[in-house]
Amino acid sequence: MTPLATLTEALASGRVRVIDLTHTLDPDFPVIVLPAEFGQCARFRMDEVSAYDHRGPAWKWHNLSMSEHTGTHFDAPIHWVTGRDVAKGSTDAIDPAAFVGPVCVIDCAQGAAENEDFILEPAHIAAWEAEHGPIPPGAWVLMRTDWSHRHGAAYLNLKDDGAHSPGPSPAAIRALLARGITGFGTECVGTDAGQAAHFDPPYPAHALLHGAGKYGLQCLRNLDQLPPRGAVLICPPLKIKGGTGSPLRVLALVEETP
Ligand code: 23J
Ligand code: MN
Repeated sequence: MTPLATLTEALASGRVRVIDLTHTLDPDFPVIVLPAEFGQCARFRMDEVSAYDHRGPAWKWHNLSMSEHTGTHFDAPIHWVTGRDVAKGSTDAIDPAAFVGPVCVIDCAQGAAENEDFILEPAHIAAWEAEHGPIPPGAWVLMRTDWSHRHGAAYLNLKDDGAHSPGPSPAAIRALLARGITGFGTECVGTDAGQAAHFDPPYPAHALLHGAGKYGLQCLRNLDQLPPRGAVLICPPLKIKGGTGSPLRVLALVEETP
């Protein structure tokens, strides 16, 4: 059998399952809140154009509006100033091979449950590799925190001194870049920790990943249904001309143990 025939047969038999890592686009889903002096991210909005009525007797449809960075979404290199000159760094220009690849899941759920400012460090990556083998070049690396189980205000977890949510250290992002990853994803509203404005460099996931021409995924869910390694991620953003990111459907192909 050819590789793709094997895959389609495995999908038909249930030996390979499709897991949805996407939140529903919903006006009530929180978006990132930046300090008041900055421009703000728009929530999802849906306006009815017609609903089998005088505006369109046989059809129903909506006009949508949102930020490129609303809900479960993809970050392109040109999102950050460090990536502004990356070749093919906008959502319409990225090589689509980046949108399908092996996925490694680093389980930080316990650490994030104990500490809402939990930081992924190189030691956690080394411990993961000691157990599961090296992170392969081209991998998508996802940080599982179970943060997607939070709702409403607890999701952003804004306090007087800003957001408190888990994320990677600058050294952790450098370690992932050294392994040749394609991208880094998280369950939180941003790839960076809530307090990452105070890191050196500020927002290290954004600054270092995008400066290196790599990609981000945010607001993922169902990472608790993925194995540490062996699944395949599918994450094509919308082909927005000059786009800095886009909401998208994120899927994982997972082998069922027979
Ligand atoms: C703009 C400024 C800071 C951040 C972000 C956007 C995001 O997290 C994002 O959605 O890319 S931290
Ligand atoms: Mn984003």
